[in-house]
Amino acid sequence: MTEITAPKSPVTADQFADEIREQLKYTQNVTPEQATAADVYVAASKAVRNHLADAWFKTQADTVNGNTKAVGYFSAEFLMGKQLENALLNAGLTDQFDSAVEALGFQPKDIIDAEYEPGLGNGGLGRLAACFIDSLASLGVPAFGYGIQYKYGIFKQTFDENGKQVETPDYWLNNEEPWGHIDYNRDQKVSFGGEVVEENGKKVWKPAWSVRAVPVDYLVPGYKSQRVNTLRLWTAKSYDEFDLLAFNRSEYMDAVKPQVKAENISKILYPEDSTKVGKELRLEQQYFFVSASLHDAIRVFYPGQDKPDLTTFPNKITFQLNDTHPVIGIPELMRILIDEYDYDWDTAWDITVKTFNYTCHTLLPEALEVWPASLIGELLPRHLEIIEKINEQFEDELKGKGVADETIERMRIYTGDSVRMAYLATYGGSHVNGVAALHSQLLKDMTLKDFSDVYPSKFTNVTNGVTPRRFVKLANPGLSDLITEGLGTDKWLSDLELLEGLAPLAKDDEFVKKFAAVKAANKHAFVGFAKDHYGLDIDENTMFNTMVKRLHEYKRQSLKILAVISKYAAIKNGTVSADDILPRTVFFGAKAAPGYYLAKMTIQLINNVSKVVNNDPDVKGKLAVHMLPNYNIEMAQNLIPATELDEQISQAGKEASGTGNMKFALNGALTVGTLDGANVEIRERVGAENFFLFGMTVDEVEKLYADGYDPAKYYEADPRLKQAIDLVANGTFSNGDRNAYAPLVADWLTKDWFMTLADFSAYADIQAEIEKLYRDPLEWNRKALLNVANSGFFSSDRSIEDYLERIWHTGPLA
Ligand code: HBZ
Repeated sequence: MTEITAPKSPVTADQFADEIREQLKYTQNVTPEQATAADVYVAASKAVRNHLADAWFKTQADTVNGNTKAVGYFSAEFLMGKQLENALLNAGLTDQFDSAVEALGFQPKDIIDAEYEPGLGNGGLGRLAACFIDSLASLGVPAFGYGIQYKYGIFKQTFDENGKQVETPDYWLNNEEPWGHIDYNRDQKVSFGGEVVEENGKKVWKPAWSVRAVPVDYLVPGYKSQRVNTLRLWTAKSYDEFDLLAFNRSEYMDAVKPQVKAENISKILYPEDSTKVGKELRLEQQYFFVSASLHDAIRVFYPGQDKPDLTTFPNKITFQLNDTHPVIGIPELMRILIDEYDYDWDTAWDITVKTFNYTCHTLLPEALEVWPASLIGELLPRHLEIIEKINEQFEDELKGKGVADETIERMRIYTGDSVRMAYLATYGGSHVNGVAALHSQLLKDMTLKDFSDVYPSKFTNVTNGVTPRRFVKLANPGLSDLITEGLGTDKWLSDLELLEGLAPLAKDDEFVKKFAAVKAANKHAFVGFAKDHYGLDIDENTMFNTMVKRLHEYKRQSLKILAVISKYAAIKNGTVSADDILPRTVFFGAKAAPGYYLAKMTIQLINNVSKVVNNDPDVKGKLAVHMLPNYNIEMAQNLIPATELDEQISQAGKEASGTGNMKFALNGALTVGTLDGANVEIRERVGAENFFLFGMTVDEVEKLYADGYDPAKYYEADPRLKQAIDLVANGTFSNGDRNAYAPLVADWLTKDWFMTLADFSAYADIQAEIEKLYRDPLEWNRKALLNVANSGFFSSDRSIEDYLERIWHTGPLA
């Protein structure tokens, strides 16, 4: 790792206070006396942004003029979290800000909290993109994040009186947003529809309609790197103002139609995660941002050139496709090169393949996008032709390699009816990677096996990581201080493997006690947070046990809630004596896709179990369950540092990686988990004795599927499971209504695709082991500390270094 020098402190606290006052006066137009926390937030954010401007210009100039290839990270989602605190940290202005804000009569925390969290992502994939652009800037690698500035991000989640999820729109741009700068002068035209005609032996696309893609630029400051990269999110504007003739006929709706149609493109983030959507608007979104971004990159790297030599393009920038969402970029770059810049097919193909790489984030077949050819043909007729030709070339290539006809049949990118985007990405790029060792292996063995057989050298692994700046330093200042004390340096924030230096301290009881005190303080702080935000009364003298992630059957929130119900029943029945009960507070946080029926029913069940359990005097002080609404980055930053036991209990072979698991381990929670995704690598690193492993392996899962899986057998075999399911079925959590959860119960007993029932006994059994350890606080905390010490590998800086070495073949600016 290169030595990173700390930035010089650019201003004093007094100067920074003056800069905030100036912003208040000239851009907020309020006096310091009139200013609210929201005003100061905007003013301080603009002041910080101004501080970053010079480093941003310099980074841009070096990016274009330097000899280092840049990275373009194409992602439909960037789940950034709040910006101000992170920008202050990375700009080295935290202390000045704290003093300046106090001088203005405010508490720093109130100003930080005044920011509204942008929700421009669904879950892991979007948060990973945010961690990656933080790491790229921190490592000094020139990079652009390219995506969409959705007007509405992921929905806001509340629960109705029956415990059902209610989605409300999240109009995050309702108030002034100081971070994004809309740059009308760097717009791009993106066209759709129409037809392809031949003119002078050349294919010419005559589109039917166009939208104006306008970039909104976000600064991405690196931590102590003096580099500031760009996150460029496109917003759609109409070229057509409303139709005056129609308006004059008083047909207002018709008059604004074209405008509405165009601007709809960037209106809303699809709330589906790892599930199929396949809607026209989504394809429009994908093409919209990818086409604008490709043209933008050509503009940036060949400024003012009409006839640039684009054979050098792959030396200037490499594009990472974050899952299949931006894969239409492959035929789009072909089209740009051939139709707009007159390159021949082979040259264009060579440039394209060298430019793109693809990351797959899933193993669920339904999450691999397949577009109907008819839809692509209607929306992007020229691209469909290009895809057909790519497929022809591909089939010829396979024949030339002696690949069997039936294999070629399976591998086709274009089937005549549809286009398989994952296959297009694999063939049309240089590298394909999975996101954890196990996942990459399974991609090669199963999902993309045919491709891996033919193109083995394209396949590689890059295990995910998380940024320690946001998820340790900002989220957990107490632990950060203790780490710095233990290591005698704060360099671990840019070289996380230094955490290993904490391992010997796990033998030092005094240090372990300090570590335990930090956790206790974080629990206390979370109790306050939960009171303020959700009105909850939480007993901090209980084990904090957390399961936060999207709600999906494969993640198996069902397994957790069934175990909770079983524990509740055991307390009620007196099967366990009062002394044997380890008091626990169980936290869930999860959004379900609005159309995902069983996922929404699971949320409702959790809420109603929560109601029954939390109001039952028999279990008071022993068990509490909370379904926290609207899990987002802010909640993660507060809840993860307070958690003692983390749940990563997906069916083996289904969670590609997980990144929550890394955040918890780095914040000193122990994990109960299956051998899935990155759990495997976490366990390897922290040590099997410091990880609660249970459940079937991938091979055992496969075998059980093959042998014929009958969930009812497991229901009959384990009385704890039978009792838990019976309680759900008999109306205990639905005021006696036996139908309320009938579909869920029927699914468990007859389908149970993700084998929740088969893993239940192992999961229930391991609780005894967990509770035994928890009763020995010193031992528990020793193990938790070892989790911190041995999780340095899971920094997104390391992931980025792996991408640089294995895929991008580039590095930091000089
Ligand atoms: O990406 C997640 C994986 O589930 C998780 O295991 C991994 O850690 C994380 C980062 O690599 N995947 C997603 O968040 N989303 C999707 O996989 C996805 C796939 C298709 C879609 C939408 C989302 O249409």
